[in-house]
Amino acid sequence: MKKTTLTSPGKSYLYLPECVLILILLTLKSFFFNQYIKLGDFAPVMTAATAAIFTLIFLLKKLISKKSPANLLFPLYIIASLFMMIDRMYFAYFNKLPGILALQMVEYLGAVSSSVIDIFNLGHAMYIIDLPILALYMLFWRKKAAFALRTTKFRNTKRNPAKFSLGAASGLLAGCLLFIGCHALNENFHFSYLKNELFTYHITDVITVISKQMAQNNLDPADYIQVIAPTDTEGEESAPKDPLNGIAQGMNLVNIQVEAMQAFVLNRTYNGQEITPFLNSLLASDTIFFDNYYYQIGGGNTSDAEFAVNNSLFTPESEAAYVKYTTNDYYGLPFILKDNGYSGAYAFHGYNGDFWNRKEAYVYQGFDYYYAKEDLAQEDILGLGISDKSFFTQALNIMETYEEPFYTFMVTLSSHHPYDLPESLWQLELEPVHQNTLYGDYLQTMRYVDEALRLFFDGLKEKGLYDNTAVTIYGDHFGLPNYDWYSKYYMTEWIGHEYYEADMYNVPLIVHIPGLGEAKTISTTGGHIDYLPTILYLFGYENTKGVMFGQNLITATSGITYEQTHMARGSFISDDVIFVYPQNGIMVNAVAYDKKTGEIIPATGYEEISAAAIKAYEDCNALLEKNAVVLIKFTKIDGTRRDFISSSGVEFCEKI
Ligand code: GP9
Ligand code: MN
Repeated sequence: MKKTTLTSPGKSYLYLPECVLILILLTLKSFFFNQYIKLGDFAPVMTAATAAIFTLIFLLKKLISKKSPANLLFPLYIIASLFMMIDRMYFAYFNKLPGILALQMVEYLGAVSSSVIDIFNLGHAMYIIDLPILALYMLFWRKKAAFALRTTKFRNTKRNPAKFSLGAASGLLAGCLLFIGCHALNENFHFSYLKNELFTYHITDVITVISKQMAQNNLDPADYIQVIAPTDTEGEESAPKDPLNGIAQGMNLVNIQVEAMQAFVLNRTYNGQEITPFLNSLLASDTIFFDNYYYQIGGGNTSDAEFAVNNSLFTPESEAAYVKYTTNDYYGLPFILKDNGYSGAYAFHGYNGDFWNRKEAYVYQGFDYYYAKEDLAQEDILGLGISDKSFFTQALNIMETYEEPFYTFMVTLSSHHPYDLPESLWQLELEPVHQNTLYGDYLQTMRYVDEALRLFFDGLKEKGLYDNTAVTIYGDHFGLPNYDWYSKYYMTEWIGHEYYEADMYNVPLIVHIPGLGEAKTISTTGGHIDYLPTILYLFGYENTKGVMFGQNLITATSGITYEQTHMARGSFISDDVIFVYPQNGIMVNAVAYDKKTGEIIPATGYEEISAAAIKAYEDCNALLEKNAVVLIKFTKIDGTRRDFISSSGVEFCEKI
């Protein structure tokens, strides 16, 4: 019989205290992790599943190779710890676990590092806090500890260490399986819960992505074409023309996407102070306010809101449309307006031009020029980039040189998470308890944005542009997540009802048309993808070339928005109901709310709508995948300049 040497601990021996310690740490971390990702009562069983998989890998290694699996145990634990920390951080912001596709968006996280740092807290640190000590132990101290360990009674048996660890691991595996089995008897437990276990989740995610990419689709884009028909058809008897149809025809369009602006800030006071006094005054005249409007984004956050709004298309779930489908053919608002005689489409944003791949993507979106941070004077920097006040002032100076009518698309920045507005700019008097909280900082920032917008409108008037310019203002996504405990608490206290999904997803859409002559509120449910058909109706232009997934909210008698990202795909918001499809995919965890009362109602009977919601996203993404959202083909006239000519012969993008 081969004599075992006791000199090298890593190779021949796996010491019992080491195994026990690793397992205890893994179990603890896994339990807290499962609690955090809202597995609730099933956190212990999911923890047992993680321990079972961990042990199984250990056993398989032991069976395959004669070497001790101790070498595998430590790295596996380190990997599991890192995964738990990253997953938890992602969950804190997106309310779901990250998929492999989200990895492609990692480069955009660095740029918003203040947000990442702000999210990082002790809860996340606990997953990695022991790793440096463990690494030191592995590299330097294990050899020394070996002597002590092998002389204690904790050392696995001297005679046959292989058998000992095999037996211990098998016993543990059996125990875990028994525990899972006992839970299976619980009528609320379903085996598909196990899909949310750490290892299983990431492995099935990779398999799903690969299989989806391999799947073929046979969609015909023509099935999705929606034409906003002109109402004054010649020679036909028709209903009297709706005065709103074409009311803004020939006017300039300034479309302002406001970072993280939610609807609750409008027409609301904090201790008697208005958060958005200017916007509130705007709502009072010449304005259509869509108060049931909801964001629809994917892995591209801000940039996806832009994409959905300008194109009336759904974005991918985990990647940014501007990154994944950069060079596709599009026929969104910039193209349509230019086909209707607009002199150009111009985009403005106060952050680095290539962030979210905008610099490249905007060309294909139909913008003739993009003014990014590097193209503007950087004299007033706030947070990530140029302050909204400086941004608006500079944009106005450029805008006044354009031949009218023009389309200007502006993406603001100062209200980016974590809302670190310098104290000198605070205008609200906050109660001490709200100071330096995400909630308080958000309100201060929104107050600043409102002031910047006032400045912009003053500028439009000064430059003589106001009367001939329709201005639309909307929010790109939430500012305060309802899954952040403090934000939820303060918001609930402030708005007087539980701060829930309907509040969090609700962003305003304000359409200000000088000369409109009325202040109107439209409460039909809509979302980002409904912007384009609605605007085309107000401007009286048609889109006969591009697929649109949204609807015109002015004439629609009912509305619905399909959601993804912070609520899982399959969720929707209708005029009456909010249906939250569970992020963990277990239908019994679905929640439905009565939209009028905010009360929870039975989440049954919505399967069909929920399936339609998933299908709409999948159909749109499949069309994008096939580069088939446009029914005409653009012709490249110069590959290097990436210019296009439309079917009508109008040259686009010559300035880029
Ligand atoms: C920067 C800004 C990022 O360009 O658009 O916003 P985010 O997507 O992080 O909300
Ligand atoms: Mn944003």
